Amino acid sequence: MREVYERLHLSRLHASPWQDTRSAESRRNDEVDDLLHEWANEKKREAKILFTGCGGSGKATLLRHLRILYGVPYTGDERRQWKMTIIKNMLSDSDAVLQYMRDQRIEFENDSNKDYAQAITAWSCNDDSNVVSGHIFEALKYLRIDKGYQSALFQTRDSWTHYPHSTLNLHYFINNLERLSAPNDLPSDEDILRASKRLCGITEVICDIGERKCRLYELGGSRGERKKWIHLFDDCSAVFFLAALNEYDQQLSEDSSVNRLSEALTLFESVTRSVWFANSAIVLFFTKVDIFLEKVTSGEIPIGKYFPEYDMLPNDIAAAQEFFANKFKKVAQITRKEIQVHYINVLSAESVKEAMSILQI
Ligand SMILES: Nc1nc2c(ncn2[C@@H]2O[C@H](COP(=O)(O)OP(=O)(O)OP(=O)(O)O)[C@@H](O)[C@H]2O)c(=O)[nH]1
Ligand SMILES: [Mg+2]
Repeated sequence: MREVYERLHLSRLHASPWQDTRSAESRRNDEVDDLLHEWANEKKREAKILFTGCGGSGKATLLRHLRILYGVPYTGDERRQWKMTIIKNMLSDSDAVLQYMRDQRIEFENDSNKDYAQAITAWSCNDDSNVVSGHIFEALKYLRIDKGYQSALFQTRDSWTHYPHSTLNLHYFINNLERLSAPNDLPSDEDILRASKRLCGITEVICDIGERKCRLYELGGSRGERKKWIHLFDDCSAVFFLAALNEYDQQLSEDSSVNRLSEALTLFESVTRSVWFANSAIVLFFTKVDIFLEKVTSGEIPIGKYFPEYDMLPNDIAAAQEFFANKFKKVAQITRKEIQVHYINVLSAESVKEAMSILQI
């Protein structure tokens, strides 16, 4: 509103009283009406969108990707901060692979790599460390070509082995190790997209998607903390609910009797029933379809084993997608008429652009 009055004041300063026969008061009323109308339309064009979904479903990655595609580019300072995050990701993920090797008794191809492994584990144990020596990068270079390490890296790429840590991004990072460890090189957009950072508080991204100015939000913190903030979003135009489709065969780490996709469905139900979102559009994004596709077509992990009611062909991707979409739609039907459903690979620009182009919010 303040903005409206400031603009009104300016327009009065520039107005010429000789060209208009209306009284000063009526002119002023008309101007106020016009500006209020314009202001209301601007507000209408702006979409406020809340991202929600279970942990690891891709919220932060999609938010970052939308900024890269439609928002303000990352600055040099931001990239410098991301660089340290990426290096820390690389080392802690490598440590997870080494732990997996120990658990599964996978041997190093070259015994001398044990010292390098120890150096990485020692670095990862020191939470505060912001200094990475050349020796640590050298360790990664040697481990990267060790067949034992490579095999563990492959096996942990998507918790196929039910190991709780996915190392898909580590694969990408260590393939780009020379560039990422060079002191003056700043990370690219793709590097930032693949980085992982624990979120505290609220992240806001402002961007223009098509004709619309959008304000996108992700809430960090524990579930309890998020509940305290959720009422701030009662006026949001849309809720983007993300569910990782590749998790159909995985369990929650905190309760191994609960399937992760079933947990997503439970959370989705609470979102569709929430009074705060009664007037918001709900858009369901099934993420990680790239991994889902690989998993289902491999034939190694049949959906029917985890969802016995699935009676379509085991490797029919379209039928499998529809099966899960129907589960979510059924839940949504209880409280609302329709939801939009999209299947995306959040890491692919084409996939994200396609979903945004057909989005109706
Ligand atoms: N291959 C693939 N990886 C994805 C996709 N979406 C997200 N990821 C990866 O999944 C991991 C988790 O993604 P995040 O964006 O951090 O998930 P989040 O929902 O913000 O997770 P929390 O903040 O823990 O709730 C990251 O390593 C991403 O790179 C996808 O569509 N395909
Ligand atoms: Mg996140």
